[in-house]
Amino acid sequence: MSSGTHRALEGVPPLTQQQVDFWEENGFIIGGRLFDEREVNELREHMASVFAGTYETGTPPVTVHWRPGDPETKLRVIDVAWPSDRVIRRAVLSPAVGGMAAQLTGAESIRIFTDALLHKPGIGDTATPSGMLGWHQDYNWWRYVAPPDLLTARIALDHETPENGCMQVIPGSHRWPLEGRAYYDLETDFGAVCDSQVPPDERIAPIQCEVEPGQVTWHHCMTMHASPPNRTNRPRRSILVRLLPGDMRYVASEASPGGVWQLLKGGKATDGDLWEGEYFPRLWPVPR
Ligand SMILES: O=C(O)CCC(=O)C(=O)O
Repeated sequence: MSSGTHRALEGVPPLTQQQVDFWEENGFIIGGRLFDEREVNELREHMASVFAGTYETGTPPVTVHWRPGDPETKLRVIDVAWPSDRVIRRAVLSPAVGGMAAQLTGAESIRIFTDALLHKPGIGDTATPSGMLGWHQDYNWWRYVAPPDLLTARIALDHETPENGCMQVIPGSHRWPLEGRAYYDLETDFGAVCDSQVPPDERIAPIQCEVEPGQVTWHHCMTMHASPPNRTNRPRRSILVRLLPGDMRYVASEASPGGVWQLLKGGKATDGDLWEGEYFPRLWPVPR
């Protein structure tokens, strides 16, 4: 890590060297509690408003995958919600999140890539599972950003346990090649992922990321992760903050024509562009 990054981290609760070493080795960390009970309650309320279609700033989110009236058992996701709500914006663009991302990546600066509101409904013992996220590497969808050094901070707004489908990660999988296949069925394909990547005598058990409300987990964009259905009768809510080092560039290809970058740049991104602009504010160093 550069000394510049160390200097800039003043004022942010630092991760320990042990956490940074763990990150480098495993491609994820279960971080500490960054948001207290009052902040978590406020975030839950504001997330509910955005899902209900009420946008505090008057700006709608960029992609809405669930609207009132859609099935209650469907996974609720809204992408790029921070421009719509001041409380969500404050959490997503917080200096603590940016500073920690700088510490983990060693980058001089950190920008927001996208955020997502995630509400995984409790489906109890419904026979047909829904609301799960099968095994995947996020970079599969982000290949137009280079190099593959993005990372995600997940702000938990509920207790997350195996019962309500907490995230699972395969430690060390950030060093695996990109699978090229978007989703694996959680129940049937987990073995297949390991079979294709890891010799039988080195099989790795997934880690269950159990956390409390307000706690933040981090995962690398190449880390294989998933979350099963929420088998309780209560929702499991979280905010995903996807971040990138400020020196990352746009690299379009036929396989990966530009996704959210082109969308948020009004179709004007060209190869080699630095990732910047009104939808990608810098979190770190904190803008003055
Ligand atoms: O929050 C979860 O359970 C999964 C998050 C996830 O799949 C992601 O960040 O890509």
